[in-house]
Amino acid sequence: CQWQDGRPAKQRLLVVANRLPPCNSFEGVKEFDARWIGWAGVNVPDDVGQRALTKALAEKRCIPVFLDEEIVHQYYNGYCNNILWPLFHYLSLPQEDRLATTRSFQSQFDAYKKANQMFAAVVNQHYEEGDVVWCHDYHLMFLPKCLKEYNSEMKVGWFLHTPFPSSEIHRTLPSRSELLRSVIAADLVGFHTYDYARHFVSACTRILGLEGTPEGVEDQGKLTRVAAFPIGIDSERFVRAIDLPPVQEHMKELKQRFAGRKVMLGVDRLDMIKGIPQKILAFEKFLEENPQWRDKVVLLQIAVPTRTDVPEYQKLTSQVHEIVGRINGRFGTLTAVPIHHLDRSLDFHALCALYAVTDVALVTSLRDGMNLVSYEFVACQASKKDVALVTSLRDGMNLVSYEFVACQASKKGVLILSEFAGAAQSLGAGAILVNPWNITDVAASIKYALDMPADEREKRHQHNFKHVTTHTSQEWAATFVSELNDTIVEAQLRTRQ
Ligand code: ADQ
Repeated sequence: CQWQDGRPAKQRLLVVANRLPPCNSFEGVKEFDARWIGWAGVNVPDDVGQRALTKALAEKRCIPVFLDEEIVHQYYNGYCNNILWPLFHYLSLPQEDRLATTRSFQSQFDAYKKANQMFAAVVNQHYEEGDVVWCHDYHLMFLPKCLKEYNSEMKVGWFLHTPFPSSEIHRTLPSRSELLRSVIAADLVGFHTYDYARHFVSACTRILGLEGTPEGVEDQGKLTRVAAFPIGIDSERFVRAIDLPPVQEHMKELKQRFAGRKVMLGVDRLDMIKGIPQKILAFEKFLEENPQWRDKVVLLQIAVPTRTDVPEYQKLTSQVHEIVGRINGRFGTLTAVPIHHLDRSLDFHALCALYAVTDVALVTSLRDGMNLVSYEFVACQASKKDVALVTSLRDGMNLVSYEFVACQASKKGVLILSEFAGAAQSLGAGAILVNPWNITDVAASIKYALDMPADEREKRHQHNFKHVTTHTSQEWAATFVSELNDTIVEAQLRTRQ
């Protein structure tokens, strides 16, 4: 342990991700002396521009990796988003795209490796002995190997934010072995859920012929630790936000606007994996089967557009607009429509207010590594007094708290959650789990959620709230880094024996 100003110095951490965060978002790694390395998201071809941007970002402790347009096209749009993203979410491409991808596969994989080598060079340039290097996501699966080639002593961890699919899916990837071998060059490999970790170990045993152990994967005596580290959110930030004047103001407006109607909410990036068309079709089925609810409920679907230049995503946007238009035409009146669909992102205060006034949140991802929207919704359902309640419940029996539960009960919103989101494993006991492909099942769950008695809502909420406020992003980062440090100490002990 090193010391600084009379205190143990914070551990230096290099976080490497495809993109630099849009603003300083170090909430999860406040405990560390962290720097963020990633692509700046813009093409800066000349040295002068690159130096200026590097200097400006240094103040935010961000270090840019410069990638030219062709590399970005082949590596990011091609290999990452056209090949790995759908594959890891069990989505198949349309036949034409599949053939085109098959043809361009090798050049895209070459660009992927080249881009990862460029990230590695920047990491190596900023690395200091003792640093922990934490690589993130499917964009950087080739990075652990490149880093270990620079310096085999580097402490390298890699974490996947998406699902890792069944080994039978992974084995269809032409570069399946090379990718797995690169990842297991890391000391610690992490996933959101135990199932993803298990799929990864199976891929290594079945495709690479390695030995799976309870700790991870072993290759000629070298152990790569593989484990689940479910991510969380900075729950305090959301819980506190509810009492802020701008949030209260938004809440007041929303309550007035939708007075007399139950509010249902969907917040997603407009991506195939989020199951937005399926969600809206399920809501239509619910309205069809429950005419008594037609003028008493509204669905607010907030969808941030992503990858707007990709035809497949443009098609998804038009499809969603078409379905929403049809349903509003069918069930709307002169004064109200059942669905409000917004193609945009909301600022933090507006988002918290929406979460807080929501009666039923609908998260119907077809596949999702974790899904943080479900966590954010749960955090925003608590008023300040509820937080005091949880603390006092931890202290033991407290009658005042129980009375408080009784009078607050009816306010808690219900979470309907896809069983294919990683969050189903952590919030499953409090949420209503659904198969998003089965719109009859989702429609029935909407009805069940809207009719749910107050005490059941309260019980479900308390279960999830406890999870969301104890498994936070800070705890997630601290656990991963501490496990990585331990893994390295154990490996050193093993080699000495
Ligand atoms: P995402 O696919 O982006 O993340 P998610 O975990 O739900 O999915 O996070 C989305 C974030 O964007 C949330 O913080 C949410 O508030 C915000 N957001 C979404 N729509 C918004 C809108 N309309 N306006 C404002 N903000 C919006 C990937 C994986 C997930 C995994 C995370 C973290 O796909 O499965 O949970 O990484 O590991």
